[in-house]
Amino acid sequence: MNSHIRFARCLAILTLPFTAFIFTGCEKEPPRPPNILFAIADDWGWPHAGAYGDPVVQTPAFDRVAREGILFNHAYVSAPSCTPSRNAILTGQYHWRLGEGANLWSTLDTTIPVFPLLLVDAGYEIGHYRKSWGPGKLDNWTRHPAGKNYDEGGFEAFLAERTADNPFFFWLGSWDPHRPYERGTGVANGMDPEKICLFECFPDAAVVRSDVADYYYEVQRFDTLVAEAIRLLEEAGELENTIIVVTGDNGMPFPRCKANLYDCGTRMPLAIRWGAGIRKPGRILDDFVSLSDLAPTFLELAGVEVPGVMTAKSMTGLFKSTEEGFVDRENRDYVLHGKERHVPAQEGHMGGYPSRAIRTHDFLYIRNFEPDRWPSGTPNYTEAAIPYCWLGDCDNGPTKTYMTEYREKDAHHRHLWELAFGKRPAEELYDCRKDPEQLVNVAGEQEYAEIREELSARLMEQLKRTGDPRLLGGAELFDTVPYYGTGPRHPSHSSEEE
Ligand SMILES: [Ca+2]
Repeated sequence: MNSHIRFARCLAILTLPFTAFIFTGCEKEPPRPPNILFAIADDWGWPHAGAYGDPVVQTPAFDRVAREGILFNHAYVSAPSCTPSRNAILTGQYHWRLGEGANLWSTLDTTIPVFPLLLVDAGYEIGHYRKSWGPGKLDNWTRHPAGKNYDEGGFEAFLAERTADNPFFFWLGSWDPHRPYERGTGVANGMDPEKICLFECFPDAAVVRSDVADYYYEVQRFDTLVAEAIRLLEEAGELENTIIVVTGDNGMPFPRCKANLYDCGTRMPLAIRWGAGIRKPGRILDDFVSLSDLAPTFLELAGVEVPGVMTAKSMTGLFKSTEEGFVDRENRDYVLHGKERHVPAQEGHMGGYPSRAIRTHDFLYIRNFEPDRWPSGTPNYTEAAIPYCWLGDCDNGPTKTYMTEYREKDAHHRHLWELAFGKRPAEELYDCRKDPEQLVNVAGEQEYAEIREELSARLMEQLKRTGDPRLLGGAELFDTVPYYGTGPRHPSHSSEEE
């Protein structure tokens, strides 16, 4: 494949790994509430897995879970940023309903129910490994929202300690593929950078391809962790009655991806296996799911009443179905997501880049509430050294550096820099049928006026329904609360501001 391979061509081979499946078609009743293994990578985006047809990254554990369970084509996070994304998963609510918890490096109100602790009340034993909640401060919590830490000993130690008669929930976290990367590890481990399907918002340069290969290397390291956990489940005789979920918390840490509301920031790999409970394994679904939907799903299967504050929808109907493609179009034809503060990267104030979006099968509509702000932070070439430039919402790395250093090379490089870091209008609309990577904003075109108005009204109605302070009042909180991180911030901020 040449260097200009299009993303769509990669997806064309999506169904190939599934041709050899055997569908059992028989309904089996699980013997007791299922165990849950929740494997979540850090900054791993769609479609970077073998099961989605990626020709370079090798993810045999994820592919197995998909092959023996369900592969989701349209799974999204509530926010493309670690803390709010994980808060939304734990609480089964949109992050804009979670006060300070809508921001990165924040906290979570102890009065908000989190599903793992509700599982404990129902007799589950719970634990976590590496990155679970956060990052942020949990000072007021008497119990960790994801249970006891097993960084020493991992899932194996948890299995050894548990009481075999009790169901369990284990959060298998990871710091992969979060930056920084060790440069050259992808190529050194046999990846051919020329075969990588680059997103079109990246310049096609050797340094960018190598950077993506290094990201892939860490994706593979996460997959190895999942493979080992599956082996332990088999060894313990718990594989068939364990729901295995494999996914990520936000898109790849590259310009216009992580911390952005385009698919490359919000759309996640997702595969779920449950031998005893998924009626027809080996299916690929187009239904739109949010990772917040996992909380009511797990609670329902554990026999726990789902708290009324949870806005997410249980996925158990998808498990029971035998259909492929769109199983529940009536209820699952869209998702919502949004962004509040990632890092304090705006000059002169502590706010972020507030925005919300509705994603349907054919369109992505985004409302930017403060279009005078900078989507990735205020540039500052005069006072700050490249590569930082105080574009703090974009993780530093070779691709960001290259795009910044070469932004004036030619019109193409300038355009890519603007797509990643330039200011954006209040409304963005992308026609995903023609523009799957969401690069051409058609919000101002007359032929799209009707759909723009329809999606705008639908988004605002849903945000009001879900109590979004950006519409109903109180959003100053998101722009003023402390940032507990020690990472990048615009040089106009001193630590005394907090
Ligand atoms: Ca993350």
